[in-house]
Amino acid sequence: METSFWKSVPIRSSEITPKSLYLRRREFLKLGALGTAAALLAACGNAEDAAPVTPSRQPLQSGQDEYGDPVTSYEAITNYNNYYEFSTDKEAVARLAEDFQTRPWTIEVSGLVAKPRVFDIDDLLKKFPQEERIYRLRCVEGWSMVIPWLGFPLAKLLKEVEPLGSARYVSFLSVSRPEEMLGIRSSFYPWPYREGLRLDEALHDLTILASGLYGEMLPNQNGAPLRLVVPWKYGFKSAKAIVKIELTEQQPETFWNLIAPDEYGFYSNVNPQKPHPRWSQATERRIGESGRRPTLMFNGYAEEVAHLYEGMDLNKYY
Ligand SMILES: Nc1nc2c(c(=O)[nH]1)N[C@H]1C(S)=C(S)[C@@H](COP(=O)(O)O)O[C@H]1N2
Ligand SMILES: [Mo]
Repeated sequence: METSFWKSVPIRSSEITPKSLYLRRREFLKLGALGTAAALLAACGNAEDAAPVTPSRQPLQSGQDEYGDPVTSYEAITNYNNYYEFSTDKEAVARLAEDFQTRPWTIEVSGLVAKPRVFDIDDLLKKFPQEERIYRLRCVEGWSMVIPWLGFPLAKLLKEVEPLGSARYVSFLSVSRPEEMLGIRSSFYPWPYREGLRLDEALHDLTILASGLYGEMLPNQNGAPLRLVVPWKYGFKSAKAIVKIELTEQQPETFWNLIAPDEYGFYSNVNPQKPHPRWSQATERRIGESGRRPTLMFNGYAEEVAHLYEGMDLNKYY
């Protein structure tokens, strides 16, 4: 994993670059990356006789994902957030989360494990070295970003507590503090926010717990002090402000599945061929770009994760 770039930059690039310049540099980067879907689409002209776009992976470079697409600006990543505990207005979350207290903080890891434990967040971050992972985040609403996370594989934490043979799933519980989180006062939603993974998904090396982005501590609006990131699934799987991780035998309940089971399944793998009942999932808007680009199967991580779903009907297990 490429980490030298952010490590060598003492302040984030968005801070030293005015937004317009930053955007222009992004355009420049895009022109340079001839393998990107956007460039290919533009070069193809008439969409009808265009061959299906298969963007290709490239040697990993700093500040880009493996398709050569640049990371989204810090401003966008930290001011366009889904975090219903604070607000359903994406642009209001950052301000409303400003005073949220993330210390002291503990995370309970329990359930079907030999060594259940409560970790203090700072002990946990010291114990597991934080590495940079540049991942695409595809929201089920149809937009996406490229985010340079700092985090560590969830598998490392799970191994620490020694899962029992009977454990098949992992559930994640977000904090619920109505005094600090105005959105929780809306009793329409089944608080606290919760999510779940199959154990093999949770143990996959791509699955991380993130504690930072752009080489800095995670801002509150992005899920401080620790949030899940599962890059081949829709963004809502990545629960923020986690206080409890539980290993279970039964498939856990999930927030969005409780609200609308026909719309949000347990698996929630990014799948351009499986439309949401109310809209297509075939394309997405990359924040900072104009127009839309094709959505990739498993959000572009098929090489790494398709084997997890071999023999499963992905129309049924959406
Ligand atoms: N606790 C909690 N976690 C959450 C959400 C939420 O409302 N509450 N929203 C989810 C959704 S829909 C998305 S797309 C991502 C957005 O993460 P970001 O704001 O860091 O981009 O967080 C996910 N995690
Ligand atoms: Mo989302």
